[in-house]
Amino acid sequence: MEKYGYKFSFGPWNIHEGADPFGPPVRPSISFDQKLEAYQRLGFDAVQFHDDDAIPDLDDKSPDQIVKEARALKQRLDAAGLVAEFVAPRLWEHPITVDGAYTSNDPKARAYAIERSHKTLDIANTLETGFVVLWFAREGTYQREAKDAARAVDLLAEALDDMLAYAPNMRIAIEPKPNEPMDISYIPTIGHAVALGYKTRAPERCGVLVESAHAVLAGLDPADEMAFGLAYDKLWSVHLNDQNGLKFDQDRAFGSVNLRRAFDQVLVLDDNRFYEKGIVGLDVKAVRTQKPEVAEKHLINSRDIFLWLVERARSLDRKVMQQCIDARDYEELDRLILEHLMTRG
Ligand code: 3MF
Ligand code: MG
Repeated sequence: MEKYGYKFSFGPWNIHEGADPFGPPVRPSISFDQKLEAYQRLGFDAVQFHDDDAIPDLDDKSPDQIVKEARALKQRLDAAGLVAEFVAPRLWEHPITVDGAYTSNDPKARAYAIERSHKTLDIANTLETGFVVLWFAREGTYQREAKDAARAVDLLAEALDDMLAYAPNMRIAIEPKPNEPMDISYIPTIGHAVALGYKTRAPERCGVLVESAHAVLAGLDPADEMAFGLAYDKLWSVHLNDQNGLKFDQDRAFGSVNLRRAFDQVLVLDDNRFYEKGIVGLDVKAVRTQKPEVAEKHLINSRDIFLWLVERARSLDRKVMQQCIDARDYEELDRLILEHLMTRG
């Protein structure tokens, strides 16, 4: 299939055992080696890593040991013809981060978060990606009074400043999410994430990653969240997926819930030449009912839908579209878009 200049990535967590909060895994675990083979077989270009996807049991290893193992991983990626897109610190599993990492009320937790972030930056450096992503999983509260929300923003900016100074060539993108696991999260939208970058010592190295489902959970339109990031030249990656209403984070295959909403994301990305700026990341999970032998289809389907929608975006009759806009005949615009989406190019 024509790739229109796009490169694609996903994370090892996107080949998933199907566990949910109410039931155990329903599919066997796939080893990292098998996953690397899947990246190649499925024709993907890049791998997104959590720090411990790259280096398991990170907390028990010294910085030297971590760099040594990261070098070996880099060789394996090279041999597989893959690159690392980014590395993200996993700051939500260690018991010390139960009440947050960078914004915990406990200074020991904050120190752990900074130390772990340094390890993430070392791994990113060794994997030769100049790019780290932060998802602020537990930076928020269940009881609003439990933390000082204004101080939390300062603590996040201080943590970013520390990372920007520790790794002077690294770019850092924030992936906002409004809720889950915390009830109410700090930095819930792209506007917050862009603003936080400007509070740091190096705003030019601070950007954002939009995840479609996270935008929907914030009651916002993912295409407009992307447009906001693009307008500031801050949209450095995306996590495309889909989301059926305001419930748990579903990570459904791209376009599977709302095809027009998916089209609008592709339209804004393609019109703004995202293929020259970043890699298209898919943060999708196979639903729990999917059998193991067909539990990679969500990845292939999401990429194919994206590419079909690129074709639809590029073949859209922009003259007719403009006529509808000029005439303020937006009902006709609705019809034009829907008819175009129902016609396969
Ligand atoms: C949670 C997410 C995360 C991030 C990842 C990289 C576990 O809803 O989307 O995936 O994508 O941590 O920042
Ligand atoms: Mg994500």
